[in-house]
Amino acid sequence: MTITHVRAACPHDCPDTCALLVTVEDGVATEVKGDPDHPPTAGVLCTKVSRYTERTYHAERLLHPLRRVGKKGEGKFERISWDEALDTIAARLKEIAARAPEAILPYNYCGTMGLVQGDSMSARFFHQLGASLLDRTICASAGATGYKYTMGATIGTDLEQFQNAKLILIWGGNPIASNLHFWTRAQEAKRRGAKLIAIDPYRSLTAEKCHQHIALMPGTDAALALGMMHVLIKEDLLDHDYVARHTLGFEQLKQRAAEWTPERVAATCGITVDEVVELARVYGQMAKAGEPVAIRLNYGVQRVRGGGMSVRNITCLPALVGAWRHPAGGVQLSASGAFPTDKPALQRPDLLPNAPRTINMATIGDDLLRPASAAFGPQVEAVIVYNANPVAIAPDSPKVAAGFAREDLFTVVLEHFQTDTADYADIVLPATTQLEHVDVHTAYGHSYMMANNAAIAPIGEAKPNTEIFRLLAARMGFDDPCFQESDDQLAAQAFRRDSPRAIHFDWESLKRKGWQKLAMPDAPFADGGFPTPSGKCEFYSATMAADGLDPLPSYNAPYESPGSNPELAARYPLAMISPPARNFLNSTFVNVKSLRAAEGEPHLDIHPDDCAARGIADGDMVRIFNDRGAFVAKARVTTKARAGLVVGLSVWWKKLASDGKNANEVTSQALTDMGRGPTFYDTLVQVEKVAA
Ligand SMILES: Nc1nc2c(c(=O)[nH]1)N[C@H]1C(S)=C(S)[C@@H](COP(=O)(O)OP(=O)(O)OC[C@H]3O[C@@H](n4cnc5c(=O)[nH]c(N)nc54)[C@H](O)[C@@H]3O)O[C@H]1N2
Ligand SMILES: Nc1nc2c(c(=O)[nH]1)N[C@H]1C(S)=C(S)[C@@H](COP(=O)(O)OP(=O)(O)OC[C@H]3O[C@@H](n4cnc5c(=O)[nH]c(N)nc54)[C@H](O)[C@@H]3O)O[C@H]1N2
Ligand code: SF4
Ligand SMILES: [Mo]
Repeated sequence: MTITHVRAACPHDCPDTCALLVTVEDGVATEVKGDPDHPPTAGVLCTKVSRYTERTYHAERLLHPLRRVGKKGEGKFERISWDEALDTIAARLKEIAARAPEAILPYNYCGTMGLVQGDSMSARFFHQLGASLLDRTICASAGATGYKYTMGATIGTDLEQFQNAKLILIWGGNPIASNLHFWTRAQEAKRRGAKLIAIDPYRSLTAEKCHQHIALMPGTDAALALGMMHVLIKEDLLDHDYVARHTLGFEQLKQRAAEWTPERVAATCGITVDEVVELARVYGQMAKAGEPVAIRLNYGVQRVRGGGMSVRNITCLPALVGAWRHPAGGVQLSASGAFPTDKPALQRPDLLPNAPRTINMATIGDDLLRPASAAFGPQVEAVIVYNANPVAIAPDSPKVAAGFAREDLFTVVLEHFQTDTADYADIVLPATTQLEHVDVHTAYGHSYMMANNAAIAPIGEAKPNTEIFRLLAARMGFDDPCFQESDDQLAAQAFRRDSPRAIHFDWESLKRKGWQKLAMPDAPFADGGFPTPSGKCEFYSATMAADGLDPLPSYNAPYESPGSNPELAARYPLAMISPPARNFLNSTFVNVKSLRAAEGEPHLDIHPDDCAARGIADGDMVRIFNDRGAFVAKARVTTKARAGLVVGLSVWWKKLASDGKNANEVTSQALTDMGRGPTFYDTLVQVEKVAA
């Protein structure tokens, strides 16, 4: 027997991007472990990916191309050859492109975060075709936009410093589920005497293990940050030297923050005045005493109307108290901005014949149903889906499903499995998994460039995304040499070597080593140097003013909340959030039996007070509904959900739920205040017991 150990990288949309060691015995992957030598991974993987072989060798893997024979959504398919599949697709795309290339739409996200299998050859293909561009907003665009207004780029505190912090605010994140390797460091900090405070409407697994939990109402974080500023300024818990040298607009900020008294903030957030004041005091006083105070800000705060502003306001806090002076102080939302990724080389936007329209992935429901018009352009006639499962994950799912059900829409889905979206495809193409292809990765929770070597041969007739688009390009007659580049040639272009951070990047050596840290200072903003237009941390942002936004930290109330929409709240009084489940990764892994068994079935966590009023008992099946739609789940009566809030951990495959629906039946397509992001957690619902 030959046994080898292959260096790989976790492809999933998770901040941790773990370094993997894959054991291969006679061509079969038998074990996936975390690399003990990679500092962020430290030899530990989450449950999901320790079971990666279960996913790769799953009995329901798609092994050959399929053509739909049933109705859209029904899931009836027959096997066809690759030649027939590719010829069919190329013929249809050619016919549409000859009339209206913008009627073709790619729909992809981060099923894999790899720079090669994510969007390289595929992007080149759609650029050459002149297809509509896709605005990839579904996850992080509101927060990223808010962060950049204040900070200039998504660069923050290094993961490898958090164990040295003395105070960590875990703000809108549940790292035990979704950022495990940060949680290890937060726990180490706790052992060394740090205080951990969770700011989250829900008593998540993580909030339960923190010293304190502040359960504000969803979408109100911007107000809490303004209240903290108010107290920090009033009680003079500021780093005046840092503020003077490295920030812009303090005097205007001072006036604005004065409006946000702890009383006003407490009423806005649904928490106590003491919670506001004490949070500001512990943060400001520890910073003043020279202790490192850190914020792990996560994307939970920005899936609401005011999500961009929330992130912007929170990122002002470290500069006010001078927390950036310490490597273990500051804030981390995402580390992605540090990577000098060479997107133009990978994706070749220069191939675009002209500037096509852009379609926002967060409003795919409406956009698939939209007729041609002068403002919109041609109706969407073809969608090519890869690395994404929009029928399960996009908001306002009844509309998304209706769009994909259009008989005149030509849909191609590249997948590992027959997902809810694949059920609507005309042609399904089997794609390789991370163990079967080559890739190169950045991360959004650490600063290592990562390599993924192929550990095993493709299963069945599966092909890498890149190969599928290479073959399609040939059939379309695209003759630019870039359509012949191999995956290794693509990977070798991933980073700009003219950047001092990636000066050591060399693909062949990265493949051998598996990972390489970017060259970065430990404390990125100890001496200022923010990559904003002013070079300072911008409390006042002229860019925001130019973009038509309030240039100062402010508060944008949710679309759907009792305060902002009392008429709607009279009918739908409960706020619903649907954050990640620990054993799933978005909708990935829901079909892996052992992981689905760990989650059980779709649940709705609901406070005892809200149950009493509705005659709901623990274990009852309940219907969750609003004007957009309805789904059922099993009620868990628990104080983990604060009164007025219900929580349905996500994202279930619709077809694996008893009613064929999931939480996105009730979420809306309204967009965030900045970044054109979705507002999954800005949703009012009513809940009723389902008759047995
Ligand atoms: N196991 C697992 N890991 C994942 C994922 C997964 O699905 N499963 N998804 C991955 C992806 S794509 C992403 S983007 C990240 C997600 O990362 P996050 O969006 O940070 O998700 P969570 O870590 O669940 O943290 C969200 C927390 O925010 C809380 N929350 C909801 N609304 C608000 C609010 O308005 N204010 C505040 N303060 N808190 C709020 C929720 O209750 C939840 O506990 O995780 C990634 N990792
Ligand atoms: N209600 C609610 N909805 C949400 C969220 C929420 O918190 N609540 N979170 C949102 C967030 S943060 C995100 S990021 C989105 C995520 O939405 P998506 O990016 O669509 O993520 P997944 O649902 O995990 O689907 C990814 C798909 O890609 C496939 N895939 C993986 N690797 C490959 C590959 O190499 N090739 C091909 N062809 N396919 C591959 C997987 O099999 C999987 O089916 O969901 C959003 N939807
Ligand atoms: S999903 Fe996240 S924690 Fe799990 S192995 Fe992948 S990168 Fe690591
Ligand atoms: Mo995400």
